[in-house]
Amino acid sequence: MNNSNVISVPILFNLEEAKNWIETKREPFILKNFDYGPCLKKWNVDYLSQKAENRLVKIHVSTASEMDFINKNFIYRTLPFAELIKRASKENQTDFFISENEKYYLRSLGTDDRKDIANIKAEFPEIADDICFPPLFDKEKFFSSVFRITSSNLRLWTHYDIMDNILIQVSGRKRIILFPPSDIEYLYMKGDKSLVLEVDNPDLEKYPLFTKASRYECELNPGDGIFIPSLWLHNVITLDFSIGVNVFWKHLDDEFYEKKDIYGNKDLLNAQKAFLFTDKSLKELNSMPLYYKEFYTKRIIEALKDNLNK
Ligand SMILES: O=C(O)CCC(=O)C(=O)O
Repeated sequence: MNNSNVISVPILFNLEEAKNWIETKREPFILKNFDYGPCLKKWNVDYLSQKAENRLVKIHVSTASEMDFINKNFIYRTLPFAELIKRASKENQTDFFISENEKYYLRSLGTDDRKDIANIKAEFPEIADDICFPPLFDKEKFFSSVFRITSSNLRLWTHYDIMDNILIQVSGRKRIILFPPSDIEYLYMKGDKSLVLEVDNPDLEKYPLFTKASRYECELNPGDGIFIPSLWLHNVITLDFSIGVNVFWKHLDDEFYEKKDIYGNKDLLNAQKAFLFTDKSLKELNSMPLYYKEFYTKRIIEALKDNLNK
């Protein structure tokens, strides 16, 4: 991949500037020098495994370094938290599900994982006070806080979330690649995920427009937090055994979001309705003979394009 068009994610040191950036620019940045709390010194394998030893957590287990949501090259399993931490921090396993070099990915869930939104204060009360979230949003806009524990050298596919988010890196390093929502037409989406899995070595015969997308990159180190605005696509490569937490919050008023969306990845309600009408519209277009279908499809495309400029 030609990296000449890579934009480095800017680094901010000042909270006021960060807040202003969120409201006005709505672009990613790394917030450095914020005091994220004692987690930075305390959170290691021994401490975390003693604190939340027997709590059961659902995890992704993968033998590949690139998790692939299309071919599902991973399985879901459950482990006690202490065992997960122990295994994820090692390269080779003596106890394993698939093979001795399998990798683990925890994205923590709510207390009742079918009803509750993840909140580390509820699921991990013993350690929740070790981490301070930067005051980048009003308290009533809080949506979730999610523990992320990952084996080294594991990649999570490119996706977007509908909430704003700060991903706080506590231990280990991550490489993060981001694409702006304005370039969505170059990213070959399937739902909230991009079909281009190998973002460093894309199949350009299959995805020829991919190189047109602007690409932002950064390395996240312990003590850094990256702001990932809603709808920005992100691909995350965990370079070392890694511990992090992200906090999601609502950028918009409650009425825009689906109430039952516990993961924060369902499209805005208005967008869901628009997709539904698009499906109906396609059905109507397809019920006409080709000669008419082409004509009216082009007229509808023009109407949509006009709408972008309004
Ligand atoms: O850190 C990770 O592994 C993924 C983070 C992520 O997807 C997010 O912050 O939305």
